[in-house]
This record gives sequence, structure tokens and C-alpha cells, in this order.
Amino acid sequence: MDKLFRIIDANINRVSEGIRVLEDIGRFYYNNKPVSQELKILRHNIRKSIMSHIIECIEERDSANDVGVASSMELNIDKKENMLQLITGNFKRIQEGLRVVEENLKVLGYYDASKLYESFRFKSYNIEKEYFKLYKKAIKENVLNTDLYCLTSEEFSNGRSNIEVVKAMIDSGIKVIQYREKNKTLLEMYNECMKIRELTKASDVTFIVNDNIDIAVLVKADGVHIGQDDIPIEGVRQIVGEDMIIGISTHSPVQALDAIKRGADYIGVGPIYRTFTKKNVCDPVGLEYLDFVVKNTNIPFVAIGGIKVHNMDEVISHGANCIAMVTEIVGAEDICKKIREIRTLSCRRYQT
Ligand code: 3NM
Repeated sequence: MDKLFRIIDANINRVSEGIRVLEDIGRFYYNNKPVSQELKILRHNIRKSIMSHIIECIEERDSANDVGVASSMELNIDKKENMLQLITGNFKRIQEGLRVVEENLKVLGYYDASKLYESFRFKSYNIEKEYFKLYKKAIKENVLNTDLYCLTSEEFSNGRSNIEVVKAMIDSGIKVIQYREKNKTLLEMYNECMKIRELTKASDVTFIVNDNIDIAVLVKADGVHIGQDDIPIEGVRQIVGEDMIIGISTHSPVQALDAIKRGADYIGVGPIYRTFTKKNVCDPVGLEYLDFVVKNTNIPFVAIGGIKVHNMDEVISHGANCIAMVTEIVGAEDICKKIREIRTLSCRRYQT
């Protein structure tokens, strides 16, 4: 029976280490005090509650002869490729470990202690829910933490389809793509968006649908982008829910402040230069409006409108971390080459 303390010891360590991983992400990555504090308290309580058996646990420990180490090396099934996998993997580790401790304590006759570990397990389920709110919030806040925001526009795509264009963008490592299409039926747009959702999902690319809120919801896009004449942001929010990103085109300081007040997740800032891509757009707002946004707001934004290789540095040096180009990219002879060129020539120099 004493061998069961070997299991308990391994699982207390497993659980504490899993909590520590999440605690540090909460503390240093999400900068969130409540969640990292709750995890810290849980970790201390889990460690403290085994103190009456700590001697048996350490005596039974035999890490040098653990057959599990070799199989972990052989199987390589614990790879983590993104934050979601890291977070869920560690919560599952904690919950599974607590269940193992709980069951073994029962067999050893420590029923009250086992119930305590059951309560820790339930506590961890609640913290996991809170943690996911942080995860989702961070996704929204970081949506424009990328150099290039790409949009489709089949009429300027040199005879290529939107799907071909999107594939080239994804192959070039673009992280945000907006589907913008003014000349197709709803059914055609829906079908294209379904396909693009599939492609973007597989490559971890944020997918935003322009104008068509219904299509955005149906294809489970990450976001929707609207204009000044569309349904107000509060209405769009009611339709799409809290998790979906809402972006809105703005052309003046008043519109930027209004978008922030109404709950936009990001704003488009433009047109910086003259553009013939968007019909009925206002005259260029120039770099002045961009300067206003940089100095007076802290909402994520993307600069747009007439941005090309020859003027992109001016926009970047005025504080635009993320820039959008439509015709410069979709109209290029070779889209991948053009994106490489933009990244090589940009004063910011793209780093992978
Ligand atoms: N929105 P190009 S300007 C889609 O100012 C769009 O809100 C704008 O295309 C805005 O890069 C624009 O070809 C078109 O000039 C940008």
C-alpha cells in the first residue's frame, strides 16, 4: 500500500508544476493579478494539505526508476503549438492529477483528505473558466499585433480568384485577412467565406468578414468589419456576441472616439492617401488623423488607403504598427514576392 504514496507524491508535484505554469502566464503574460493570485493560493493549499504525509511521499519517491520518463521521451505526444494548447494542457494536468490524489487517498483510508482534493479539483474548474476569459480578451487585444493586414478584392486581382489570393497570403505568413467583396451574390460570398474559414483556421490566421455580419456568424469568422453607415456597433455586438472581433472604418477623430465609446475592438484609420479601391470613400485624411489616433487612443488600429511600397515607411514612422494594403498586394504579379518585398524594404524590417 505504501507504493500509493509514490503515486500521490508524483501527482502533487505534477499538479503544483501545472499550476505554476499557468500562474506565471497569468502573471507575466496576461498581467492579471486576480487569476494568478487564485492559482498561487490553490498551489499553496495543495502543497500544505499533503504535509501530514510528506515523509511517506518522499520516502516512496523513486524518480530515477520511473518507467514513465522513457515512454514520455519515446512518444513525444506532449508538444504544444500555441497558447490554447499550453493552457488547456496544463489545466487538464492539474485536474487529472488531483483526481489521482483523491482516489488514492480514499484507498489509503484518508477519506476527509480525499474530499479536500476533490474540492481543489472543482476550484480548478472554476479558475479555468476565468482563465479563458483572459485568453479570449488577449486574442482581441492582439489582433493587430502584426505588420500587414490583407484584404481581398477580386476585381483588382489580375484574374485570380479570392481563394487563390488568400492561399498566397497565407503561404506568405500573413496573420490577418479580411474578406472584402462588393460584386458577388450572398451565396457566392458565403461559399467563398466557408472555404477561407477552413484555410485560415488550419493556419491560425485571423479571419474577418467585411460588411456581412450574417456571413461572419455563419462561417464562424473571428471578426466582422463594418463601415460608418452600417448598423451601430452595439447592434452588431448583440448579433455576434462578446467573443467576435468588431472592427470599424473611421475617417476622423470624432469617429475614432465614437467607435471606442461604442465598444469597437479595433479601428481602420484612413484613407491615408488617395485610393480608388473603395468607392464613395472620403478624401484622404492624411497623416494628421493617424497622428491623432497614435497620440490620443490606445485601441488597436490599422492604417489603410493608398498605402504602397513607396510610401509605407512614412505611415510606419508615424506610428502605424499594422498597415493594410489592397491593390498593392492583390494586384501584384506575384503576391508572395510582393509581400516579401514589402517586408524586406520596410523600415521596420520584418522578423520571423
Ligand atoms: N477602406 P488600397 S480605404 C477598404 O479609408 C478601404 O476606410 C478604406 O485600398 C478606408 O490599399 C480602403 O488599394 C481601400 O488603396 C484601400
